[in-house]
Amino acid sequence: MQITEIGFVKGFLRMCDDGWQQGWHERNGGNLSYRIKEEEVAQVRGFFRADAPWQPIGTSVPELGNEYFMVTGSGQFFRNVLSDPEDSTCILELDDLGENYRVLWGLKNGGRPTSELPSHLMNHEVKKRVSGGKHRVIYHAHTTNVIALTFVLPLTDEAFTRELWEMATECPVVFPDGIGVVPWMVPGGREIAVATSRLMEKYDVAVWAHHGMFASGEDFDLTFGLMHTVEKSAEILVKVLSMKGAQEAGAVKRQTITPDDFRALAKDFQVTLPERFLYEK
Ligand code: 2HA
Ligand code: ZN
Repeated sequence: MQITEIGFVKGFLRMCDDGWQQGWHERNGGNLSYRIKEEEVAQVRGFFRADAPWQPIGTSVPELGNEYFMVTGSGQFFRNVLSDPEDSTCILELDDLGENYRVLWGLKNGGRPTSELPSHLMNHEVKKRVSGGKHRVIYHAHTTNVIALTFVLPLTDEAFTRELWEMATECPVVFPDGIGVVPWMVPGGREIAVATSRLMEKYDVAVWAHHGMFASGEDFDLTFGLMHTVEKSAEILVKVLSMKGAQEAGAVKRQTITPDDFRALAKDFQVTLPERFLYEK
């Protein structure tokens, strides 16, 4: 059996290709990580190399000590993941303190795990805790329409949540907790990782202004679906805002989904929508 025939590996590789096909991963943009289940580690252990050196993560994630992750490689192109997974992705193990990692499989031509490894791991640490171990996928994508909106909407959780909820009826059901927003920051480091992981305490989605999005979920389908839903909603908003003629005639959003409509939706779909997002405009 090849490693690429194993369930979680297949799911990981397919998700990378799905994102590429959406146009969210120009060049080496974006990254994906998956916290591997114990029984899945057993399925791939036979493929591990023996002599991998430990390297510092650049932050400390003690609640993830001794866990295994599959992640995309730094500088690797999502476009190439399906055709050469052993070059562009890797499986890594953390030490018991969650301060160092070693690459046990993949990156066969050298290189390092994703440049956003601190953000991924700090998000995993928060999400593992707040979801009682259920969340396993962290996904970063350069979603075009959400990025465009970060130039025109106020960079607040309230504005992004409410505007995107309004664009498609399913949105408040798919992300009832809302969306967090990180102002523009230098990517790749600990500071942006801390800011993002704070938002992940209450949300499953964080927008990075002028850069992209982070999404967290239980499995590949749910996490990809969440990213897709938010980005599609952003695409609708960009289209609405682009109807210039209508805008000049004062007719942008002649009608919309109102706060009372959201309350009715919440009741029927049995989701809790915080009142904070249901302000009068
Ligand atoms: O190049 O997306 O944020 C990977 C990235 C960095
Ligand atoms: Zn990025």
